[in-house]
Amino acid sequence: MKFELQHTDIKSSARAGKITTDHGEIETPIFMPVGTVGSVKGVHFRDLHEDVQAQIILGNTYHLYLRPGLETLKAAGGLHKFNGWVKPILTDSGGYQVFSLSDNRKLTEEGAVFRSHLDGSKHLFTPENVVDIQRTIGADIIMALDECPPGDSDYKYAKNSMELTHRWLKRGIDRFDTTEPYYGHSQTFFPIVQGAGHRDLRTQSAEFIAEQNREGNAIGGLAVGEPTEVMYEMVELVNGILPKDKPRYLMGVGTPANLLENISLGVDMFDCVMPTRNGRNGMLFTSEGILNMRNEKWKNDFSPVDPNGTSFVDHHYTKAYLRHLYISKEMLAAQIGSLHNLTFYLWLVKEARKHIIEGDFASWKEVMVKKLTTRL
Ligand code: PRF
Repeated sequence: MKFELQHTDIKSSARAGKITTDHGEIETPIFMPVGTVGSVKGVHFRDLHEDVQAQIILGNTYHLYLRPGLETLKAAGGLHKFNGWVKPILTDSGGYQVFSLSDNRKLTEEGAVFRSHLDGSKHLFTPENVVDIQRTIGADIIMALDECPPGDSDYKYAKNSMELTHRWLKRGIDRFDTTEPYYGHSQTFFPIVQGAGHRDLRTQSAEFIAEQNREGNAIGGLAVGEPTEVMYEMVELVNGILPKDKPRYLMGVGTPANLLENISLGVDMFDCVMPTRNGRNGMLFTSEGILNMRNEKWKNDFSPVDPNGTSFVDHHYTKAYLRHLYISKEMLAAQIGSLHNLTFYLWLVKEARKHIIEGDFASWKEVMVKKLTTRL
């Protein structure tokens, strides 16, 4: 993997760059649609290529390991061959999903023991085996196993947790550096900064992660219930320490306004279920604000879903019709909402990139954030 920093904003820490992988280039800042089980829910790849213009998608080790399982992924020749996605894939390591999804889980020095949310079977994720699993999936970007403590963790809990994540990181790096990719394309490994909402822990963690000198770095443990201001404060602090010449990935964030604020603080990569999950439920993000498509007010509104939108669904369908689909629980509603939201997210980061390069990112962002947070 290669990262080229192309432009840094003068008035903020925003950057425009380019990541090159064996599956193609990624222009940053970028948003990565979440494809948990290897599928971006409700959106097929033709639309993901043409309308959304996704450059990289995310998959989850936890889900893919449990189903279809490694035997099938290996037999297929990796996830790219299995699902037909030809561009880059990043996989999350599984630790975060173990904690949010499995019923019965326990952390030890060795790793995370958990029971499958599918059939209750017992499994162990270690810093080593999640590298092996992600090699088998064939991810272009492999994530380290970490613990994401709750946003309001006290100092002692957050410190112990961070230290465990750091010890796990060393083990993960050892495994990554002593193994080879399976399918001929190269793979890279990102460590994850933790430390909850504590400034000195975040500082220690960012310094430790920076010292590992990997090709890219991630920031975890944010957007997990802490106030938004704390998230921005931690991102600013951490980005002041992480190397400037490597991509920075803020995990699991966020709303359109969160994206712009964090881009302004120097984040290059994002993922979040919000555009797809909220799209399925009828919450649409647009350049003028947020629409609840189930609202009575759209009942007889025959204007296009989003006149400024760049997806075909924005112009092809009316608000009244889309509202009808949601109210009738038609699966087409979820498909249209997901496609719209993802197209909007990718449009937003592309605009941000354009304004960074043109030099008016900071003023554009101020105006945009106000619009993005308006309820229509
Ligand atoms: N760690 C990992 N994945 C994540 C997170 C984390 O802290 C978050 C937190 N926002 C989302 N996804 N491995």
